[in-house]
Amino acid sequence: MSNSNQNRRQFLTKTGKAGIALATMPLISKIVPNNAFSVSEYQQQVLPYAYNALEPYIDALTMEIHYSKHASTYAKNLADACVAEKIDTTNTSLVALLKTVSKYSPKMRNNAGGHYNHELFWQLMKPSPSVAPTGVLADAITKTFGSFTDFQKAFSEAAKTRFGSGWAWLLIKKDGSLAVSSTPNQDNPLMDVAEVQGTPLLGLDVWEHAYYLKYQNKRPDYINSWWNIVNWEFVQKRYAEALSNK
Ligand code: MN3
Repeated sequence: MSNSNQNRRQFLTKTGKAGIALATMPLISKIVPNNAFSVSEYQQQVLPYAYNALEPYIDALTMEIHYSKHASTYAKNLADACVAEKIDTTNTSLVALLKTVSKYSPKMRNNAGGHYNHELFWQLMKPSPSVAPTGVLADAITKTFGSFTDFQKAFSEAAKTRFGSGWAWLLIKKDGSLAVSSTPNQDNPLMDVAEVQGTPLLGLDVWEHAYYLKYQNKRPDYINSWWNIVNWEFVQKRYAEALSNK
């Protein structure tokens, strides 16, 4: 046997074994997409962790349906709306689109919001994060709300009392101050239609699809659990960026 044939046979044996290993891996780690290339912010990005990574606070099946069905549909419908309403997605940032969303259709508003909110939401969570913010964000939260606990109460209250489907937010307003708000449906504070406007730093999805399988009608239990997986490092980064862009 020639050297190259032998190498080829070894290669096939190795990849053959890898193929079997992949086939017997748990479904959860196999179905998380693993694209090596970066895609437009208008497209759904790769989930930064496995579907089961946030257990026990968010169960794997909820994450899978939420990411691969609900959120992917917002991304697809946003793409359709951009074609129909002639948005040049290469030269228009998603944030700029959201800031002028009142000029477009309800389909654009729902799906641009839905896509942006979910892309942000995935990054706002991680397994075993630090329990509270530090640095300038921690200082600003204390200054605004009295304490971190008081902030959590205000945010949780906004999430609990949002009637029907929507989101709770911590945002930084144009004047640099922090605020807690909530929005209906897939609206967010970037939108020119939002009651309280600014840049969202932290957001919580309180649509039933985000928690119903595990928590059923107990939205407050979902909210209380969710504090265990907030990625404060990421929120701090967003706050620093928002301050420097002022
Ligand atoms: Mn959702």
